[in-house]
Amino acid sequence: MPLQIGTDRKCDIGDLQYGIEDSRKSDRWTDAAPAIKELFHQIEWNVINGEHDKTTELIQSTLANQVHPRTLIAGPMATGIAEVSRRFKLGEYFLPEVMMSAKCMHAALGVLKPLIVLAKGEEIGTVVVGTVQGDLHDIGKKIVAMMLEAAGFTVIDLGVSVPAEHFIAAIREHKPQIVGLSALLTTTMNMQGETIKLIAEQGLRDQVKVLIGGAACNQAWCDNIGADGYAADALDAVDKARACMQDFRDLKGGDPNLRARLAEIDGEREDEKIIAAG
Ligand code: B1M
Repeated sequence: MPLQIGTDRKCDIGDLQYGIEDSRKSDRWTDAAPAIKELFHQIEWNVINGEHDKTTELIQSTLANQVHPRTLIAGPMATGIAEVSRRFKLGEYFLPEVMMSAKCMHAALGVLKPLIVLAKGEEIGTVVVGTVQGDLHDIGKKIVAMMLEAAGFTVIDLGVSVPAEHFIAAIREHKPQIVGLSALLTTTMNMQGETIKLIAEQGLRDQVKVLIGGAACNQAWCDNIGADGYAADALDAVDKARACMQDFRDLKGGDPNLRARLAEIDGEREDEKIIAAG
C-alpha cells in the first residue's frame, strides 16, 4: 500500500520564501521518513525554481519510496506552485518564471497520470472537462481530470480555451452525465456562464450536470451563473461528481435542488474536518 502523508492538513509554507535550508528546518512532512521529507522539499523547490529537466527523476525517486501519486500532487507539488502563485501575485515572478514552473508541474503530472489512471475504480460515468474560451490555465483542470479518472469516470478532456460550441459538440458526441468548466481568470469566468447559456439554448441543460472550478470561482458565482456545483479542488470535484451519479442521480441538470444539495457537501466536509481536529 503506497504511503499517504499528511497532505490534508493546512501547513505553514512561509519558509518557501527563503531557501531549501529553511524548508528542511520546517515541520512540514515530518510524518514522513527523513529521506522522503527531503525529496518533498526538493520537489517543492524544483517547482519554485522551474528546473523541469530534473522533475521526472525526483518524482520517480519519490515513487520508488512507495509514496502515493496523489500525495505528491496534494503535497509538495501543491505547496511549490502555491509559492509560485504568491511570487507572481507580488510581482516577484514574471511570466517566464511561472511558465518554467508550469513545465515542472506538467512533467510531474505526465509521470503520475498513468499510475493514477491504472488505479481506476469501477466505471461510474462520463465527464467532459475543459478550460473555457480565452483561458490557457490547465494544471488544475488536468489534476481534476486525473482524479476523476482514478475515481472511475471516463474523462473527455477538451483542453484549454474551449469555445462553448465545442462543449456542445462534445455533449452530443460523448453523452456525458457531467460537464466540468474550469476558469482561472476574472476575465474568462463569464465564459462559464456563456457556455451554460448555450447548453440551455441547445436544449441540453437537463441532460448534463455542470460543475465549475478554478481560482476565480466560488459558490456565489456558481449560483449566479446557474451551474449545478462549485468544486474548490480536485477532491471536491470528485465528491460532487460522485454525488451527481449516486445520491443525486435523479435530479436533472439545472434543477435548483441539485445546486442546493451539492452545496451542502461543503458544509459536511467542514463538519468532518472539525470533528477530525477534535
Ligand atoms: Co496565470 N494567472 N496568467 N498563468 N496563473 C493566475 C490565475 C493569477 C491568479 C495570478 C495572479 O496574478 N495572482 C492571475 C489571474 C488574476 C485574475 O484574473 N484575477 C493570472 C494572470 C493575470 C495570467 C495572465 C493574464 C498573465 C499575463 O499574461 N499578463 C496570463 C493569462 C493567459 C490566458 O489564460 N489567456 C497567465 C498565464 C499563465 C501561465 C501560462 C504562465 C501559467 C499557466 C500554465 C498552465 O496552466 N499551463 C500561469 C499560472 C501557472 C498561474 C498561477 C500562478 C497558478 C495556477 C495553477 O496552476 N495553480 C495562478 C495563480 C493562482 O491561481 N493563485 C495564475 C495550481 C492548480 C493546482 O490550482 O488551477 O486553482 P488551480 O486548480 C485547482 C482548483 O481551482 C480546482 O481544482 C484544481 C486542483 O485542486 N479546479 C477545478 C480547477 N479547475 C476546475 C474545474 C472543475 C473543478 C475544479 O470542474 C469540475
